[in-house]
Amino acid sequence: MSQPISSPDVDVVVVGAGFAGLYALHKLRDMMQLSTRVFEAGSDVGGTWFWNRYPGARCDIESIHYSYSFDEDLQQEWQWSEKFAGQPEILRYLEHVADRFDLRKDITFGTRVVGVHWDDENSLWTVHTDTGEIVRSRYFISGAGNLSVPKTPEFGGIDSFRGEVLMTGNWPHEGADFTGKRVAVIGTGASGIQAIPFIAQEAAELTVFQRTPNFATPLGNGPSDSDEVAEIKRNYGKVRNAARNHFLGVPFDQVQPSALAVDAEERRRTFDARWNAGGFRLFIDSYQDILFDKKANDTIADYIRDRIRERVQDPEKAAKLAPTGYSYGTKRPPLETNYYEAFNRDTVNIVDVKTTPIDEITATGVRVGDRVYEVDTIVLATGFDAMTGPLMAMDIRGRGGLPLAQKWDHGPTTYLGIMVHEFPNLFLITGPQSPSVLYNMPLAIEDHVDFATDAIDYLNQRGLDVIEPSKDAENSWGALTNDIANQTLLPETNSWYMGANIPGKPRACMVYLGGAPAYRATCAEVVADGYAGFILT
Ligand code: N01
Repeated sequence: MSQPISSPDVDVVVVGAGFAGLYALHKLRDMMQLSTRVFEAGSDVGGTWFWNRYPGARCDIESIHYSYSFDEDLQQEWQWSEKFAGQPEILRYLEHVADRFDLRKDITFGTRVVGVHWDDENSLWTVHTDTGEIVRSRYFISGAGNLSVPKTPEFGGIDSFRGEVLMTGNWPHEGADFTGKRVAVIGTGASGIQAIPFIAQEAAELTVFQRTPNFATPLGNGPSDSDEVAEIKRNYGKVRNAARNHFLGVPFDQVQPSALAVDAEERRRTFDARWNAGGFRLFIDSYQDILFDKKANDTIADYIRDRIRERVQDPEKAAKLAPTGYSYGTKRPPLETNYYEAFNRDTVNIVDVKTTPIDEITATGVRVGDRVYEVDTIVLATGFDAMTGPLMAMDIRGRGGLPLAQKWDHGPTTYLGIMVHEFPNLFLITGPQSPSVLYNMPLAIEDHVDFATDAIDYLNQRGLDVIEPSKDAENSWGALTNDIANQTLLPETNSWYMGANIPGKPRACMVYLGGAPAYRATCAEVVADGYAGFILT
């Protein structure tokens, strides 16, 4: 038998060089002087914004808010050219952050973590990479993202297709030219809805295969308004604070209690104002009860359906595009620019694949029932194995070799959405059962990295080695998360929030729906209470 190894190679291993990994590295290495290795599968920094290079990819929370807040000089100096920056600009921003804080030297690119195993005897993680490297660390921080493992579609035959297959979530760096081509886009989630107007402009023919129509509403993009930006930058601290104290992590403050407490005319005025302002205002800054009360939700769903019908000239296409059968906001609401107008082109068609699903991809196209739609290029905008997929892909094993996949057989269980019982010293940045994807991601990420690094600091100050949630704390958090979810309309709908986009995945709400302020207050109490619910040894 080999000798037990008692000393780590580094203090912390971090996975991912997106928003989470970059900030974690800076904080651990530069602010806490802890030795840190970062592994990143891509060839450079950027995470989501490295991979998702499809035409039209951009953020849908205003960039002045969808950005790091941790460094005052950084947030003052960086200028966004548009209200909602496009993918290339967000990537340039993250590259700038990497340069500014000299981060690349501690990131190993082109390397995937394929094993993360807890060593009970030495209280260390052993991290294996696909290049054969093995690194032992005291802590492991996953910044692997929530939407980074593409879903494998239910239909087969993709390999037999003789044309080109593109995935929105892994778009070629050299881009794609659709000029003169017959193109199929499969999927009308946020990615498909952003890409379709651009593909429609170039393609000779575009066929959109839609399973579920979406409640897409206007993004309202435009050049940055220099006066508005100057005003925000003068008060950036306060603005960030207001954002962190809002359900979604944006500094909106016009929300009214109930859509049902006002008459139809007043509701229409409110919805019009939010629709015209664009962004997430309609969703999150109109009426508080739309996610909780079906009748309130119906008022906004009717409004959006009407607006969609106004924009689509062909009534048959409009009928296909107007969503029915589920409540607005129970699937992640996409924001759009010229999406509905794209269907006013004669060259753009929509095929409903709800009633008759896609059977397979053939050598020449997409087969639905008896018909093959012949195309030159297929774009898969079919989504992700969200939240848990990126963690499962790393083969994480906790105490006694327990695989995370086994522990989460019936759905994810966590404490505060950041740590897991029997998986000590493992931090999941924006993990399942945290506000994560329903909280402005850069701020959600900063909060979680700060929680993890504060916990590490707390242990170090006290000469302790290990932090792990108790089973009771984990159970209570799971019950609370589910209770809150069950008060909303979300569980009724098949969405990736519920794990329902992946056949066979356990149905469970992946997100803490109590909102960022309540979540942050709970975390603060836990810390003030000496990490209540955690076992520290
Ligand atoms: O993925 P999705 P996405 N046959 O899962 C359809 C974030 N994001 O990449 O709804 C036919 O939402 C599927 O149909 P259905 C954002 O959080 C943000 O678009 O399952 N269709 C659906 O229409 C977002 O929510 C931005 O019935 C099939 C689509 O494919 C998340 O990423 C931009 C199918 C998948 O939609 C994921 O968005 C982009 C099949 N077999 C993404 N399988 C921003 O703006 C799946 N579909 C910041």
